[in-house]
Amino acid sequence: RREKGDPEVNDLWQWVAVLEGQLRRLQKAFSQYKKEVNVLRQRVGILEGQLQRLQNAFSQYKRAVLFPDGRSVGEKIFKTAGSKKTFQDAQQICTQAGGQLPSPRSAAENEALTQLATAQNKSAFLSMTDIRKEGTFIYPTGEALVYSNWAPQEPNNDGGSENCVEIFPNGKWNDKLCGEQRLSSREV
Ligand code: 293
Ligand code: CA
Repeated sequence: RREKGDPEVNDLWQWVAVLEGQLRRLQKAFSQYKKEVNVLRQRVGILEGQLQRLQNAFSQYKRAVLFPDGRSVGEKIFKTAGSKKTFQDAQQICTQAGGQLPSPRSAAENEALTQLATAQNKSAFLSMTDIRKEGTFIYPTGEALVYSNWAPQEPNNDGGSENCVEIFPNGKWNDKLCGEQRLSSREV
């Protein structure tokens, strides 16, 4: 049996007071935290809206700029100069303009480039050659082809000296003399 003023009970009262203080501090911290989360939510909402508007503006801008002689596919853009050049001249024009001759690396990229050749009704030079080793076509980087779309019986090295590649308006590839004049286009 305990008396009033029992030191053990007093200790408990003190402990309760400490816990109540801690609880109030936690509640305050939690409500501040919730306010901050709401402020951040609002800011994210504003940024999402701005991003959406930028994306819309950018795709509208691309449509405007790429018409009628450019195509965008993934992160790549193909653009044709419209004129016909030898491989060497076409290559030089591309590099000077901060790009390179087209290297379609997938069916989707080939299709995008085909649309340009179809629209111009001209065959276009690709970037790849087998100059270094006859029969082995490589990209300007020296890397082996990861994709090809040769026409039937191609590449045939006709006449023994076809080291460049043209893409026909139907999208199929043919090895061709580098000195021929073909549609000059460029990828960036
Ligand atoms: C030969 C056979 C033709 C072919 C042509 C091209 C030239 O003349 O069927 O279209 O070669 O491969 O690049
Ligand atoms: Ca050929």
